[in-house]
Amino acid sequence: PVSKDKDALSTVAPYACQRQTPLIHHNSKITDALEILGKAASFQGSEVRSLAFARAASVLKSLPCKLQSIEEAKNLVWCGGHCQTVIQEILEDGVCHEVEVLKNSEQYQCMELLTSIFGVGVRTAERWYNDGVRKLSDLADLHIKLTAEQKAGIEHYTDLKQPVTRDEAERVESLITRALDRFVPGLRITMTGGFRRGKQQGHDVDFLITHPDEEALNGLLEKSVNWMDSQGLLLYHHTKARSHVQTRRRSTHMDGHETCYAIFALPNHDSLKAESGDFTSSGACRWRAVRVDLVVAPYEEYPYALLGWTGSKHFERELRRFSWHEKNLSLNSHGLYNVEKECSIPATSEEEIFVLLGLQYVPPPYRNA
Ligand code: DCP
Ligand code: MG
Repeated sequence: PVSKDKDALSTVAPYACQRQTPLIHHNSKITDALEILGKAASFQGSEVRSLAFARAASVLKSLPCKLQSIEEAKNLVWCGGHCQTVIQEILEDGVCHEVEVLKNSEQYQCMELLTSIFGVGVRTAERWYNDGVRKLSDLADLHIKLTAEQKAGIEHYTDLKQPVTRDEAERVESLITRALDRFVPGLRITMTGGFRRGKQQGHDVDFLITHPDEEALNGLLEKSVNWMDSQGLLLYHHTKARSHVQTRRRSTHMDGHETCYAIFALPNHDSLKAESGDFTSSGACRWRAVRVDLVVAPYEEYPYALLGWTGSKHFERELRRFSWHEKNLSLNSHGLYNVEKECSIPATSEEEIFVLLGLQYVPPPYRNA
């Protein structure tokens, strides 16, 4: 079995989109450490190093067994250099000293705290850190100027940092289905993101919305969001109009779908019961804040949008890299483009996109790269 395992390890495909990556895997102690190093690198502005750690972690997530020795790791693609020393330390000592030091450092903890606020990216967090922000209350004390999004993120911080459960995601789904249905019947509404990959919880709930009749989608998001707002279901919302995406360049991370970034006031079970007269909870909190993204895609772009919004982020990044470097095609959530011939390649399903790319189909539960 030793040589067979070794064989399996040395034949791990180099792109995450060529592999099956389940949600639950065998090497989480090592991947957790590598992901902390990756996050720290991105906090320091080094996307290249961050990507190197993400690639190594992703390879380990796809392994069919627990890594037993550093010798095995030496056969793995993307697991050399710094990653190899991290893997070795964890295999031998159970912890990696560098990761422990990082986790306990003030800068890492602050950056983690600040970037977990809705509307705060690495650059903003770094600026605030340099201005002396160490805890949420410092933002007010230091008179830091906030966007509307960040204000809402801070106001609902405690709720939003609480993971959204699948049950809550399904309750959001029925709320938005009811709201959208009022304006256009027969919409296709799909829960994407982590929940479509089988996660039991997430930081938000992502939905993709389409309809065979493109006219039906005009103004739909605005009308339904306004209606939900009037019903007291929204604590914050911002809708980004559909924008033209540059398609002829190499794969872009931008996407131009009409999108609503929202914070829902999701009524809790008890208050739903209260309305039907079964239960009265005087003074108890009747809702919790939940982050929700609503994305509208034209019907012909739907398979590409579905693939693009299902994730994981690393799986998406790898699909785009594979398309560009191996097939000379530019992929994004709107389509697949032959840059030389200046034409786009239509597809009617996710399966078909994998065929077009010459890849074996990877079902959503195995895209947890
Ligand atoms: N996505 C993307 N590019 C963006 C935004 C999102 O490719 N600019 C894709 C990849 C993500 C998916 O959309 O997997 C949903 O984004 P999330 O940030 O919600 O990620 P997840 O749903 O995977 O994670 P979580 O469970 O924490 O919400
Ligand atoms: Mg999500």
